[in-house]
Amino acid sequence: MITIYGSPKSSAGRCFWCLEESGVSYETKSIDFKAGEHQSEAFLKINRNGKVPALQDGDFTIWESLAISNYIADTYKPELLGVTAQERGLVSQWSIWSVADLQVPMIDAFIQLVFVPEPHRNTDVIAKAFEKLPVMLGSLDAELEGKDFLVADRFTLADLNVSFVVGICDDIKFDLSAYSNINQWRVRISERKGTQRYKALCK
Ligand SMILES: N[C@@H](CCC(=O)N[C@@H](CS)C(=O)NCC(=O)O)C(=O)O
Repeated sequence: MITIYGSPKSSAGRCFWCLEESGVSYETKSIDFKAGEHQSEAFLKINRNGKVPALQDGDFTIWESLAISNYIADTYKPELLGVTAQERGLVSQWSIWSVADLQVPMIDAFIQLVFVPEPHRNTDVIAKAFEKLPVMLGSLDAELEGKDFLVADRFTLADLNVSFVVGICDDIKFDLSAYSNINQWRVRISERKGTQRYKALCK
């Protein structure tokens, strides 16, 4: 049995989505941060860093959301990783870009706009984050010109991972109306059964 630790509404979301796309059955264990469960002896045996997501598949344990999704895809739905070395390279390229570059200003803005009460918000942090996003979103929009999906014209983990991060724009109310290719790609992705099953978990 697969057990995923974390909530679909956190960075674990990309793993829940990948599980839904893979069609594999799993159980969920949420971790109560307020109660310090992430630092409990039992959980530190699963992830010594005390962070979610983490996943157990039988005797095997893995943490770090991109690595977890890669493992799920590799084991249960390998085509999500791409079917040639070049496709797998590009899926990896976009997935790493989504967390190493795109996600950084998104999370800076998210922390301020979602977690910090309005009177205490750092408006400089928000402004800097919003300044950085157009270059990256412009580059993504240009990449999607004339394409249905990022790699091989087929839905892969590149689309899942990048659109998962682009979705933060909804939370931080970053206007995406100038990016028509991104918007059409997001609609295409939203029509997938796996996406809809994942979204239902977040309600
Ligand atoms: N790079 C990690 C980030 C994991 C992470 O920071 N998880 C947060 C929840 S979204 C957490 O567990 N925080 C607890 C803590 O930092 O003590 C991943 O993508 O898996």
